[in-house]
Amino acid sequence: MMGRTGLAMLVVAVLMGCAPATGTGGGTAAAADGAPATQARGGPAPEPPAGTAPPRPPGTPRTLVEGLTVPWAIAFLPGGDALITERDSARLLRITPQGRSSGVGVIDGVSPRGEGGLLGVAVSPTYSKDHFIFVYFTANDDNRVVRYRYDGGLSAPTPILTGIPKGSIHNGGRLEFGPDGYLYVSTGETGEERLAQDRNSLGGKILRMTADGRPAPGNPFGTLVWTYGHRNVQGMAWDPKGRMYATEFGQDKYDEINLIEKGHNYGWPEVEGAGGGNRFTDPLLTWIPSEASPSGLAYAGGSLWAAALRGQRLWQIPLREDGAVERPVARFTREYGRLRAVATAPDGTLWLTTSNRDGRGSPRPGDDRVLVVSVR
Ligand SMILES: [Ca+2]
Repeated sequence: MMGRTGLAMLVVAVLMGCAPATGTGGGTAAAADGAPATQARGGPAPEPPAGTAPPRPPGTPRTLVEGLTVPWAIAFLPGGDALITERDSARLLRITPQGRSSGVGVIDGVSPRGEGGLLGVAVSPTYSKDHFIFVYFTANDDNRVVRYRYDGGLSAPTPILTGIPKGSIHNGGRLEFGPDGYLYVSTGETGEERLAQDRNSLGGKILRMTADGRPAPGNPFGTLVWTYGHRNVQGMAWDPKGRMYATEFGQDKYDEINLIEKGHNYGWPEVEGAGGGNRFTDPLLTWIPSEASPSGLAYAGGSLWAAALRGQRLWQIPLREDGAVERPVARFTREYGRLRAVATAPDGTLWLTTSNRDGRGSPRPGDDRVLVVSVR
């Protein structure tokens, strides 16, 4: 773990050693407010070689679907269609790559309030055999993960995990299957900060489980907990080498991107951002919340992509071979408003959703929408 002095030197090295953000597609906003507040904890050699090319910019987004209300998560079926949740209506939609939308069903028992509602969705990695899909939602008394069979319609609802703490804020809610075939679930501390450090609470954690909701083999504490010390994680992604990354909403100083490693403690509420010393794992990178507030996270084309709510932009975070992050580049700043979900489609494009109807945005005609972006 790196001490404060080392970190400070790295920040300076990163700021001095990288190409300026102007000219890399991020627009003036990235140059104006992107650079000074960004810290990075790289590998042993943070300074890129001279002449390192800026990351390749994404294509121009096109609108695939309009007229949604707070779409929260995207998960792809094997044929390339996507399942998309709507937080407040509790609707589950199916959307084709051509933009045709149909209702799959309304999820039973959702109690939307504040940041809670129908949140994450995931498709079983063995869907062709079991037809399982999974949703994460806020119910009357808890947050929970429910498995359905989806075969034309929804059937056989089975709560596989109940009793996740709920609140009007910080409900976590992302569901992703890892390359190991297990289901990862991000939870929030619901505004009760102490839950994050309590390894016996399901709040403020990243959980790892089987399709039946049991602790996955190899979990560090023999429980569902994979990592702890989280405030509110709403984005998880893996690179091609199997390294796991997550976004984290900070309180008022630092939003984070973390490298997620088994059993680690990510510091909340003792530490926000870097400076965890030997006790806590520092983030790979931080932003001030006004330029980020990152929700969804995806990997595509050599970069992580973080959808920013308050920051109203898509952050491109180039990854090096060794898993270290390079300086992030802001894309589409304020062009589409608040961005919530980002997912990599089977064809390699990124799908994004806006979140301008969540009570904190300024809806524009057509909101909320699903956008498709080429990253090749
Ligand atoms: Ca942290």
